[in-house]
Amino acid sequence: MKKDMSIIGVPMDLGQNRRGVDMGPSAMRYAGAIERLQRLQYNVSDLGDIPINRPDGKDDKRDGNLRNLQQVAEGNQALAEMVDQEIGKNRFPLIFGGDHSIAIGSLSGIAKHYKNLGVIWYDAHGDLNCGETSPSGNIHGMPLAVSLGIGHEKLTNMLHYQPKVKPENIVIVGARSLDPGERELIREKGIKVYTMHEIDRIGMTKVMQETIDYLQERTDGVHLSLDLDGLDPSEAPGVGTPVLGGLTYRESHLAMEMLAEADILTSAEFVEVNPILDDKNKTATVAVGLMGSLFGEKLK
Ligand code: EXY
Ligand code: MN
Ligand code: MN
Ligand code: MN
Repeated sequence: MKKDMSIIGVPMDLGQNRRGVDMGPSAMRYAGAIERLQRLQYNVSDLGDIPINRPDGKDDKRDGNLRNLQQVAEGNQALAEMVDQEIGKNRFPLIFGGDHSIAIGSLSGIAKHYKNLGVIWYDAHGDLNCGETSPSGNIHGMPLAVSLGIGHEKLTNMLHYQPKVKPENIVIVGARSLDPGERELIREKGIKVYTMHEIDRIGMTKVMQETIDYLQERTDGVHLSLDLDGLDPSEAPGVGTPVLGGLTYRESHLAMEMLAEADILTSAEFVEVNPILDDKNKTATVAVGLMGSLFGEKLK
């Protein structure tokens, strides 16, 4: 893992309709993220937060069932440019969300530096909707589809190239809430998914070993997109779209430790922390605990 790390906060709450997730970056900083990474000998530069423009109050789904498309696209554009620039300086980008729509910008900035970027999507959801299939119009349910080049051109063509990721380079871990259109896309594209059913059957050790082996043999970089709602709401309650029956804190720690040991990650993001819906910053504290493992605490 690179020792020079850039933290980028993205106070984005416009990809869904519950306010408060814009405070996710502060909540993770408050929970000690920067100090924790510095203790692990990273040379951390906290670049602060990307400015997010507020919506203009007009019909927010006027663009083909996409809520706040304009502002979500603008914020992601700024994020994409910053991520691109930091990777260009040979620094590891670690992004703090914000709702999951910010993965559109991170993947746009990251993927141009790799021929075959791998993505681990740690999430209760597939985030594989587009305007036509989305039951909500919320862009945070769409970023993985966007990375495949599916969706509104303002999003798919960010930084003027697409697709960002190939379907065979994606592994979804923790899925337990998939819409019909998402299931169809998973089948059609042959995306590798470990649902909670498979995780319960074969265990997290095997799931992560298979994920690591699979990505190691076909990719030249791996991005971890960790949505805190992948964890069970009993342990990570501060999220906007909780789904029962999720991954435990211990399973998640193990997953992070295995990723640290394998040393395959080239970028990461932690998203959907909503301190307004949380219990005494528990979810941000969980996120920071997972960062500790992911960035090598147990290896020291
Ligand atoms: N699949 C639902 C939708 O598209 O509206 C819920 C999406 C939630 C997305 C969260 C953050 O991962
Ligand atoms: Mn998500
Ligand atoms: Mn989710
Ligand atoms: Mn579409």
